[in-house]
Amino acid sequence: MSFKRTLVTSALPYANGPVHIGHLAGVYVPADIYVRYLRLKGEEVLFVGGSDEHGVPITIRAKKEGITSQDVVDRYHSLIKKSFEGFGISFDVYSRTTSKTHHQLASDFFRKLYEKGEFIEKTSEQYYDEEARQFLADRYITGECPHCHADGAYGDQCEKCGTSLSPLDLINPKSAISGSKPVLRETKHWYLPLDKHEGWLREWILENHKEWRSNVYGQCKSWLDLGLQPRAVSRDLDWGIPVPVEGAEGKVLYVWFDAPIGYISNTKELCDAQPEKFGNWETWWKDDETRLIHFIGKDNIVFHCIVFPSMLKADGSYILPDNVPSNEFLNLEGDKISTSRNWAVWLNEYLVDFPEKQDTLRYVLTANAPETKDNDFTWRDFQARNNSELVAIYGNFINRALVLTQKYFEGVVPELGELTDYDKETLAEFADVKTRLEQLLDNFKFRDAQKEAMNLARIGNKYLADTEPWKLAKTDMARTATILHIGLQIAANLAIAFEPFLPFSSQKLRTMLNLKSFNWANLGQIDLLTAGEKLGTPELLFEKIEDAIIEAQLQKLADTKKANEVAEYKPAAIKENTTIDEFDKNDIRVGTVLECSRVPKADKLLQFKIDDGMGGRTIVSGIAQSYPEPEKLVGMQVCFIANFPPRKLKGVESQGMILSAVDADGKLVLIQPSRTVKNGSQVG
Ligand code: B3M
Ligand code: ZN
Repeated sequence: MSFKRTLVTSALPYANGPVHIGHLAGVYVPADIYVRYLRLKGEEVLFVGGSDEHGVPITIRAKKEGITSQDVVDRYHSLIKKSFEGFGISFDVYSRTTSKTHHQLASDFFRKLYEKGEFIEKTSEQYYDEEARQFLADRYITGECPHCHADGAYGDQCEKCGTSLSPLDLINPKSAISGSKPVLRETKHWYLPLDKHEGWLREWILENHKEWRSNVYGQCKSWLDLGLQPRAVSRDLDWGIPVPVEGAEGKVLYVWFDAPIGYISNTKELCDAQPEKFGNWETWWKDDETRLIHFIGKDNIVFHCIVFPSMLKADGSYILPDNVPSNEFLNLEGDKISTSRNWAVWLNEYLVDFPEKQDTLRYVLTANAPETKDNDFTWRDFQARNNSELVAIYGNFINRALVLTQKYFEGVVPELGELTDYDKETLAEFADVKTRLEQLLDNFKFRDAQKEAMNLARIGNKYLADTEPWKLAKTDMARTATILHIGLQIAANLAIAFEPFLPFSSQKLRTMLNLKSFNWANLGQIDLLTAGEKLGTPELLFEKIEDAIIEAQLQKLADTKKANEVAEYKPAAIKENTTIDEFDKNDIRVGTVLECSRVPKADKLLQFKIDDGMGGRTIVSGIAQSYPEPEKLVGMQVCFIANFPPRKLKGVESQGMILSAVDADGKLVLIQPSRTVKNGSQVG
């Protein structure tokens, strides 16, 4: 199938908080790279974004702050929009799901499916808050998670273990509005019978889209293999798009029903406003020659690969996505990014702390993109990549080429003379950068693609370092001219190659080079600049980031962590009274760790060899997740219960139990004597 145009969408962030580096790394930077690449190639492309302004969390936030839901979304929509602009995310449209166009379109969408008989109606029992006199949708209800038993799990998901839940799964449910114990009451809702769509979905994804990223394909496969169930597409709530059928008072469309329709509404809004420029919205959504690509994070896979396609198919007039490049999650300094715990680098704050350094963050997030597995952002890595890659390689090369041209040729592109073998080798090396980049970008491998672009900078940097034009200038001006001519051509190529990744720097470089023609087809050519042309004024492309700047960011995070620990830590209740005699029955001893390793096929267990002063013993302990580097425990003294009967754990006999305490963050910490004692000493 050949395509004429590409419609790129990126997930609509909830307008109930600012956006952070996880959003940028997971969705917006990759989508932007892809779109910029297609535009540079001269392809017809539309990039659609917007804010998701419905759903329960927004109403909860409004209640907490004593403002309206509309106030909440107004505040965050503009903050989010500004942050994206700040990072050069080049949307053609960034609108919102509270727009009139969207309300109309989503309402019509539902109505059409309703009239076609694509929904089933079901009455079921749902939780109702008698004090607040309302039904409790999704996040209005909290309780204990039936899987990990964490407190405060939501009616739709446990944030601790990530399991999707339904309100009825929660143990000891509580209303998030009044705190009261909810009761069950009957209510009617509309369901999309996903089970009816299973057949074609299986074939469409599992047979025809084997090329999708393995994380996406795998998640779809496991959903399909489990068997799909009808999904409710309405909620009892007063914030959202009213269900447009009779007898639906007090009910709105479920946020996950209306949000993806937002992609369509936002396209329509843009096209209706500028039809001469963007054409008819239906061409983008209903023409077989349009290729639809959704950029999303991994928690949105099922909605974009199964639910939304089923909605589109049920309507019957829409195209389906051709690919859904989804990223895994980005962690921050080893911990899960969390809005409620303020564990994030907020984009609006970054733009204040690092004005002019948008490209550095774009670069680092792509270099560490969580394309196939979760990845970690650390400030040290951010600094290192800035200083030793952007500054030391790319920036250094550009600076040398431009400053030397300024110095020896008054800023005019010098003549190309005869090429040496080394020149030819260098040029040959960068001749196929374009093909390699295309292959990677066409397959959504942005991380490797950026490496390839950086490799071009390395080639340039090495070329100048090896040929040393600053020395040659004393003896051979013609040769110096040739070298700098080649250097400048490589620089011009870099401006193109990096444009999708580092648009701000490319623009700057383009101005410094006075580069007029600028498109993807030029990449790999060495006549982008003509001898005799005057260049612009050289400036530093990137600047070094000093330690103090990074330390300030780390301090900010350390402060957050402390504040969270203090706020969240609740010591467990004291157990029933006991006696010294009871306690004395436990024989607690001190021993030194001789060996420590993981127990194969058990991700929680560590196997200790302990010098217990009595010939040694083996103890298996469930603390592997708190000590990812078990070998580092060797030599440490620990306390253990020595008189438990031996028992087998995963095939290893354990002769006792090692004592540990639970830290505020849930990690287990081994208990050790405050100074070394003899192995075998009794604790009491
Ligand atoms: N707002 C969830 C999220 O931000 C949701 C995405 C909607 S995409 C149509 O992760
Ligand atoms: Zn859980």
